[in-house]
Amino acid sequence: MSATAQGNGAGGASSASFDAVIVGAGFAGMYQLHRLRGAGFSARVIEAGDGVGGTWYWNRYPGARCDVESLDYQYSFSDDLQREWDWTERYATQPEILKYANHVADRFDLRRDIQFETRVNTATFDEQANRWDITTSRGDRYSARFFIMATGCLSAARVPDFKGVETFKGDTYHTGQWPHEGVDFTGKRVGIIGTGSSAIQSIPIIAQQAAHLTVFQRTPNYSLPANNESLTSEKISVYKQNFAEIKQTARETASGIITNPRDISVLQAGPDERRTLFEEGWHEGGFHLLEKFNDLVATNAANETVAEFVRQKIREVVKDPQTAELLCPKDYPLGTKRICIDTNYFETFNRDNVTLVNIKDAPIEEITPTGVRNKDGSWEFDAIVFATGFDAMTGAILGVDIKGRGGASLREKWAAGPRTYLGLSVADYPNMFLITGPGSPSVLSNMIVSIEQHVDWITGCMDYMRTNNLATIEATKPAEDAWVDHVNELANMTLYPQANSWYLGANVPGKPRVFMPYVGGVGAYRIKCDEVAAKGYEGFTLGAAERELATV
Ligand code: FAD
Ligand code: N01
Repeated sequence: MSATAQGNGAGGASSASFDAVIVGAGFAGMYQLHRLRGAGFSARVIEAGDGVGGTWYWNRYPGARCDVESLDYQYSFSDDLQREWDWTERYATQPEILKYANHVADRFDLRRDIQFETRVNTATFDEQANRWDITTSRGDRYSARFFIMATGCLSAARVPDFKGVETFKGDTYHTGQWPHEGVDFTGKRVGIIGTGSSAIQSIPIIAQQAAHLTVFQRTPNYSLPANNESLTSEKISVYKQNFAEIKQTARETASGIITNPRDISVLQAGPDERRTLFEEGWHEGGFHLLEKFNDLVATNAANETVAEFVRQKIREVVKDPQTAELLCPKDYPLGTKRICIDTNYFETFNRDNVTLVNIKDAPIEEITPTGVRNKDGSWEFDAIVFATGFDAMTGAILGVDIKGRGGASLREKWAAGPRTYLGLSVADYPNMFLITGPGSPSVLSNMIVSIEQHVDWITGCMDYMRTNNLATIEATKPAEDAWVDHVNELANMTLYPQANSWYLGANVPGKPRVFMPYVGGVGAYRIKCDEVAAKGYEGFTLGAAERELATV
């Protein structure tokens, strides 16, 4: 299909027409561009950053790594790509993953259709033309038949609304917007706010540099040792040889990662068996601990056994008993907030230059010109690190002012929480797709598996529309309502609602408390999406084109 363009390529505003505008050049946007090009559609990617990689472009904080093992955390769509790329560690570092993203962009010649350093501000559906009108921070105006949000679940970095934050005289950083040139904390008094995954990865490294590191913790986290190591050439080679089979199996699992769970309840195991298997899982590292029994995240009683095991580990590692107790999560089940994977996190609290401050009952009241203050005292810093997370899952989508049929605002539609059909589509927003949107497995899975599944489905759908001369596709309201009910019903059968997590929007004051990802698992979800397509896009309304669409 065709693209038309006007304007200059030298930084001035452009107007152009495409089959699809894709927002975001992370793993989702890059693969979507590649697939649409391959299917003969014209597409333009618009990316706020000045490079590809999304998460791995922005999150350059010390210690940033994947927690899905590198061999699993890679694209599966190209056998040549997997053959020519060698991961070096069990858990790849952010620079290595970013290098991979850049390699993909070069290898598939993606950059010529990506516009960097540009933010999409608005997208409005024109009901007469059945097209999306899109405007950007550079004043561009684009028209597209399809509008695809590849904006990421964890891309809207968030600094809480602390009083006085702008008065601080030292340096401030957010882990999700880390300076490209890096930060040298040598000799500095550093405060870090937050103890989620980003903090847990960066604290051990910042502590090695800083004169003193003060960690402000509101909620302690369950963190398991990564036991990271170099990948042997033998392991890489076995994986490469079995790549297609491994990836196919992974697509059918619940999490997009092949696991090897024992089919036995922890409650049926005696204390010795429990201890032996928990120890084994702990030493295998990563999420392997959870494979040792089949009900560790299924019931509170089973969960408490593994939660207490982790607390005992923390008590064994952290020498000061008071600090150890503060680091022990006690008021929510393990796994209901994203489990962290660390290297020397708890050990770091044995250092003389690290202090833990519990702010659960004494919230930060103010950032002052010299540091942080709460009711118990004040702390002076040269630098403050906000490891305070993201407006997850909806933040980046609602960062664009999206207007559908009748000018309906998505921000208003989602005021009480996101509503989607399959996490892919929204009623009254024709030809708009969300990649890993709320209501899909997304953040509960190996995200690359989920991204590829969505991109493949969207591309198949666009192809179907072209073949059948259809102008629009949109979720019906009943299908959307039924899907939202289903997502909620499944979530309420789990332990997830028992924690104040970002899965529920609980980290953002005022955000509706709605469990956003789909807990049904990527395998079952894929079957559902494929069935919907096979039944002629059941649950969608398809609008015929007035005249035949151009074909390749
Ligand atoms: P992103 O990578 O977030 O890319 C979205 C892009 O959209 C960004 O570059 C952003 O700048 C751009 N954008 C957003 N809004 C606009 C706009 N209005 N205009 C223009 N551009 C816009 N997942 C795993 O499965 N395994 C892991 O080990 C793992 N580790 C993670 C570690 C960290 C530190 C974080 C933060 C997340 C991690 N994730 C992990 C989740 C990770 O986000 C996904 O795996 C994946 O990288 C998401 O890719 P994406 O393309 O969907 O989104
Ligand atoms: O963010 P988070 P993150 N006052 O929201 C605290 C992925 N990821 O960037 O728990 C004081 O988890 C907040 O406290 P509480 C992964 O999916 C993966 O660390 O809300 N504290 C919490 O401690 C992850 O889950 C990796 O009580 C405040 C912290 O800030 C997701 O990204 C690495 C506060 C935020 O933790 C987000 O992780 C990094 C306030 N007002 C990220 N507001 C891997 O390892 C917030 N906090 C692959």
